[in-house]
Amino acid sequence: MVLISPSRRLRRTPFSEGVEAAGVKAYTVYNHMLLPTVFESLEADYHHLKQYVQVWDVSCERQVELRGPDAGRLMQMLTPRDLRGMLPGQCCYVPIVDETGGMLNDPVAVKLSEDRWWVSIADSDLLFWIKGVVNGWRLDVLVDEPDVSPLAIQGPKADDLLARVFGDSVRDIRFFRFGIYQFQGRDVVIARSGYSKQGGFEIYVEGRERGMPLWRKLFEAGQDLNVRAGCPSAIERIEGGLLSYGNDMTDDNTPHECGLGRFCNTHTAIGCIGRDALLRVATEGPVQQIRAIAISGDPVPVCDRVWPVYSNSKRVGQVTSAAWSPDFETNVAIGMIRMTHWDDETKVEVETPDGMRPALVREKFWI
Ligand code: THG
Repeated sequence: MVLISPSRRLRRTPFSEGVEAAGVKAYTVYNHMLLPTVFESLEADYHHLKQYVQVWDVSCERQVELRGPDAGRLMQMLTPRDLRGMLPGQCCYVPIVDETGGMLNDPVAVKLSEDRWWVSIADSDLLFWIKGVVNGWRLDVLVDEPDVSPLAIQGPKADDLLARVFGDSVRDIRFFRFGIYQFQGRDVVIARSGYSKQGGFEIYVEGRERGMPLWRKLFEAGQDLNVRAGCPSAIERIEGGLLSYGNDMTDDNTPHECGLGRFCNTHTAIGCIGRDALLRVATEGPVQQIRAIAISGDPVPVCDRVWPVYSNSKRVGQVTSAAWSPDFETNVAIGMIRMTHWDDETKVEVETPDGMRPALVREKFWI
C-alpha cells in the first residue's frame, strides 16, 4: 500500500489533529472518512489495548439522525429486531436488511427520545436507503447526518479515565445504556459500548469545535493510566467475533448467515422491510454461516480479499478477516462456512496468498 491522497471527499475528523500528533502510521477509509488503523504497530497497539486504556477516533461511525413523530415507526421498519421494549437511554445493535433480507448495515441504534434517534452506522451509505424509505412511505421524519463524532474510550482502565473527567457516576452506566453528561457547559451522550471486548465507552461529541478540547482533557487526565491514542484492533475484534460490514458480510448475506439471528425477532417485528424474506430463511435456516477459524502456521499476511476454504479439494467457504494473535499463538480468522463443514473442530484448508494452510472451524470465538 502507498499513501492516501487527501481531498475534500475523504473527510478529516474533529480529532484528526490529535491523531496525527499521536503519530498515526496508517489510515483506512470508512464512510468516506479517515479511520486510523495503526499507531505503534498492530501488535503493540493490541497489547496496550488489553492492558491500559485507549482513546479511539471513531468519528467515521457517522450518525443518521431520525427526528419527528414517525421516527420510532421508521426505526422499526428498518430492522427485524423488535424495538417495542426499547426505552430512551438504551442502545441496540440492529441488523438492517433490504427487501430480500440482505444485510445493508449493522449499526448501533441510540434512542434519545421517542421521536429522536441516532443510527450509528457501519461502512455503507445507509442515509440514502433511509431517505428513500421516508420519501416512499411519506413518513413525518427528518433524516440527516448531524455533526456528531463518536470518540471511543476502550480498555480495562476506561472506567478510571472517564470517572476522572466526568465523575464517578459513569461507572454505573450499564452495557448498551447511555447517560447525558456535561462538557464545556453542553450535553454529551456517553454510552457503555464500543468495538472491542475490553470494555469501555463511546462519547458522542456534538460540534466539531469540541473535539480537540475533549481529546486534550482525556490525555491530561489519563497520563498516569498510560492512556494512548488507539483504534479498533484488527486482531482483538477477530478474537472477539465482532463483524465488519463490507468485509465479513455484504448485501449478499442474511443476518442469519452472519450469526445475527439472535438480533432478529422477525415474527414480532411487524412492518419491517424484508420480513417475508427473513421469515423464510428463519424457518429453513441458513446453509452457510459465519464461523471462527484457526489457521495454523506462521503469521498470515493481511487479508484484503476472500481466501477460499476447501475440504478434500471442494470449496466449502471463505475467510474474510484474519490476523496473527499473539495471545492465542495462532492465526485467528472469520469466515463464511457451508453447513456441511461448520461444526466445531472441522478440519479444512485455507488458500492464503502464502499457500494452502490447514485450519480448524470453531463454533466459539476466542473472547
Ligand atoms: N459503535 C458505534 N457505532 C458503530 C460501531 C460501534 N458503527 C459501526 C460498527 N461499530 C457497527 N458494528 C458493530 C458491531 C458489533 C457491535 C457494535 C457495532 C457490538 N457487538 C457486541 C457483540 O457482538 O458482542 C454486543 C452486541 C449486543 O449484545 O447488543 O458491540 O462499535 N457507536
